[in-house]
Amino acid sequence: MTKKALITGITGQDGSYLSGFLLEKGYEVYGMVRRSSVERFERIEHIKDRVHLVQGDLTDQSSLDEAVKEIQPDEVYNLAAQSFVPTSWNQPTLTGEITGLGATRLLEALRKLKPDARFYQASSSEMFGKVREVPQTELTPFHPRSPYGVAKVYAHFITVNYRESYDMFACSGILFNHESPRRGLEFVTRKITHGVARIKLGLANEIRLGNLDAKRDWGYAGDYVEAMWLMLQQDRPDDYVIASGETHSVREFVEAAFSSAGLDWERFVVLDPKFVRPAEVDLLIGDPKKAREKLGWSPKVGFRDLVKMMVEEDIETLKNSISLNSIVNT
Ligand code: NAP
Ligand code: F7E
Repeated sequence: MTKKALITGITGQDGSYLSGFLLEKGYEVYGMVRRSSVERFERIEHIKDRVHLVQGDLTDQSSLDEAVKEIQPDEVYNLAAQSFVPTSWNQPTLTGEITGLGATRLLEALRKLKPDARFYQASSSEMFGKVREVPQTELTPFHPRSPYGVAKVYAHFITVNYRESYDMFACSGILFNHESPRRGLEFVTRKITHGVARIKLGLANEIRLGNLDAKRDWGYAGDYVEAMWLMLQQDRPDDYVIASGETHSVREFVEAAFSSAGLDWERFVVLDPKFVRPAEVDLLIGDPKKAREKLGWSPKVGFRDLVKMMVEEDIETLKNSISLNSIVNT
């Protein structure tokens, strides 16, 4: 029988890759979308006709109840969140409502209306924050450094708690940073690759950045969504670190991005205190051993190829939009 999957956050980076992945596997895919005065479906434009969109919001219990009751999903992927760390200092309670309590609301809907559904929670390496050990594993204690990280710790433990209290099949994937050409423009990787493309095409002459010394374990989003699915195919629910096992500084990302476009980064990067955070996560590097051994998962796209993929796609997309504009204007 065809399996049904419900994805919250289907319009986001990971939601778009996961929905494509599940469609390929033969799933009937349902995606939750928020009402908006303008439609923001660019990331799922290519599959919009093959997925069912249902209106709902993680801050609204009745919409979650209704979606679960109607769809009766076999698998639920909770990817929705206020996911941008700096915004979490400006909107700490909203971040807690969506990113933290949102997970409880969805778990409650499942507990009442579809308790045998398998549940995936999008946990984050931001939970490690001021890291207690290097590399970070499933057993490393959490020390979040932002309201976003704090909200994710709450959502992580409520997932563990529902598994232990109600015997629900609830898993938490502790995913380290993962990027792609579909990454939001405010995150540092895409801000850099999009900025490089604009400079290359003569549309800009600088990129303003904050802390270049922060180190992240960056992977490719297309690889990471497979790990989410694998977690829900196991005999038992569990938590897994998903990471590349390599770390690179923001400066290294900048160098690689500019050099893949044949440019010298030092001529174009301006340091701007506006982008420095009240509390920083200095160093993240995950140990994906458990995922490798138990899920048989390992990343396919490495750091340099990821940077190159993002720069090339940004240049291509910008070039196309420039020639489209010139046709429209002639
Ligand atoms: P993203 O691109 O920011 O997407 C977030 C999604 O959540 C969007 O579809 C957004 O909808 C939706 N959303 C926000 N508030 C909502 C609400 N109140 N109700 C329902 N939907 C809401 O994030 P992503 O990079 O794909 O990440 C997916 C998940 O993994 C997030 O939970 C994130 O925190 C977590 N995570 C990400 C990374 C990473 O490196 N990407 C690493 C670890 C964990 P709109 O389009 O309407 O705004
Ligand atoms: O920052 C530094 C910044 O915003 C990375 C989210 O998906 O991954 C993401 O969170 C680093 C930080 O991602 C700028 O200080 C320097 O050290 O790309 P980011 P993030 O905060 O690591 C985790 C795993 C998640 O779960 C989150 O949802 O880059 N940095 N200059 C900058 N960052 C930004 N955004 N902009 C700058 O100009």
